[in-house]
Amino acid sequence: MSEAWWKKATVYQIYPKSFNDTTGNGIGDLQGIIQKLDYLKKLGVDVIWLTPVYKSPQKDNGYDISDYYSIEPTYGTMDDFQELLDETHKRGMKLIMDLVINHTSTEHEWFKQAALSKTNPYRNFYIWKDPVEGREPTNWESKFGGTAWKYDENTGQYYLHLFDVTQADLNWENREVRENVVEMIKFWAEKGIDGFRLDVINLISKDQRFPNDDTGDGRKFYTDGPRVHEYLHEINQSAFSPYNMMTVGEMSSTTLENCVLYTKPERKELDMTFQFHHLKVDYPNGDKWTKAPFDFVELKKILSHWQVGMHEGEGWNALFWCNHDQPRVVSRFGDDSTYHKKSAKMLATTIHMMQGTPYIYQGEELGMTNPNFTSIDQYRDVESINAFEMLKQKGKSEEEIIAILQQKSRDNARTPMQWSAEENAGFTTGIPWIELAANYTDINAETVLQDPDSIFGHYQKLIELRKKYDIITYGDYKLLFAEDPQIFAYTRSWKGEKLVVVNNFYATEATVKLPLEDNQLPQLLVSNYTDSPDGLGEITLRPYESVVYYVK
Ligand code: TEU
Repeated sequence: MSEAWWKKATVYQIYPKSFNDTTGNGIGDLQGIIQKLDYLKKLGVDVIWLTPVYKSPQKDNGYDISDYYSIEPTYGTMDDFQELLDETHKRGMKLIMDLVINHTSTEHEWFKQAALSKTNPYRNFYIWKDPVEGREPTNWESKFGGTAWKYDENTGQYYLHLFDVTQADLNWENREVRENVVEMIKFWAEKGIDGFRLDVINLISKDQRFPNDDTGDGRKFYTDGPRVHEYLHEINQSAFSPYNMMTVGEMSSTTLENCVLYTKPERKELDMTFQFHHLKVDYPNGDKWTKAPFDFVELKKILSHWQVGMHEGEGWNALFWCNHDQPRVVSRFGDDSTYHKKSAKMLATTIHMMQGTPYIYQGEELGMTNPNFTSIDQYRDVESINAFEMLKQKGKSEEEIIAILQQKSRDNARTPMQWSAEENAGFTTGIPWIELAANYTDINAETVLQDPDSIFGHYQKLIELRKKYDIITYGDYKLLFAEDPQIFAYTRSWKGEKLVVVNNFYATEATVKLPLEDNQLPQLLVSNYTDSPDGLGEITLRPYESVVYYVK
């Protein structure tokens, strides 16, 4: 069995723009992160993942990089970055960066050159196609709405952008692109960073026939594409393995089969993958832009499918509920009012007791909620603003659209970190780039650190348990009561030990009987009520109650 260190690690994701501002310009910065390292150490996380801090016009908050070799000036300097890295290491934590190599900003020098003429040496760094019958080369759609092709008047061709029009897809078929990427990875590795999260990495290999998609949006022609495994193996061998980097790939609309291939150690591609199928259980018929309740039974099935499948295939899951693209989980699958604390803890336990490496997104440890913005003027995200226009064209009223955005917008995760009850939650002394959630006066780091029964304390405990009990890392997984409409329960088994994890996802009581032998005495490891049941016989779980028993 491989003993990779990251199998017992917990990762904390920082969205620098919204983390902590030390200059008063309303935007978080690297010095702000340095100030909070002790807070993260206290939480007990092992690794910090920084979303992109490279130079960028910020059309997509840094996922549009114009220079891979410099730090975005609003965040600080390369010296600040080095200081952050050193200070992180001093505290025994690691730092991984975001690697955005499916596309660059159209302000990147490569693209500026490429756009000059069809014969420019950089032309082939991107994907250019002639018009077909005076129109886009294919009917592929951008993930942010509309066509994925942009016509360039100057040279009479279209370029591909699977995301924003300012995010041009790189042409991975071009060896020079791959060589440049490897060189850039080495530059950061030499600085001493510990790994990378790879943005939409399963989209880098496009079907070179560039066909029209008669039944969809084009996804099937570039998702887990023909040469993606080859490319990842190549980067692994030339850059990740030599520097012993930890890698986690973000996989858009992927499959279990592919994620096994991406992460099976002997294939030497990546260490682990994020998949998103469990976060589409509130997209009826695959449509994100609808206000809808979530399908609980489906949620259990999907997570269980990935637990069992990755275990059997010897792959490795990144475990998460939240990131900067997803609504806050306590608002989404929990209860952000009456049972705020209880449901936030229950959700944490549900995901942290699974097999994989857990990721905590900034503020999740406080139980931060969706902000419920009431006007489109409060939204900042390009995807939300595009969706607003698109839904308006479809005839929806502004009121209906705001209700959808309140549930679905990526900005739900991007409101400033709530440090204290002071003005702007202590995030900035200036005007924050995006408004705060109004509840920061109650939900903030200062308050939780004084509360012996806090959500933060619960996360601390889960992180410690992972370190202490090998079964959490290695045990196999079995879903219990699959069709139960309110209980998410599973067992983990390993070397004669057993964990039984039982979570009530609703505000009404539920009774279950644990699958224990007569002579087995369950020991309660963690729960979210002070007087949880002992686990013997039938147990009744109160609203959002969550219990973990250890049996030997
Ligand atoms: O996200 C990729 C992605 O496909 C989604 O999570 C995306 O936000 C969703 O499909 C929209 O409905 C990554 C980054 O995490 C995201 O912030 C970037 O905008 C995107 O790639 C482009 O770099």
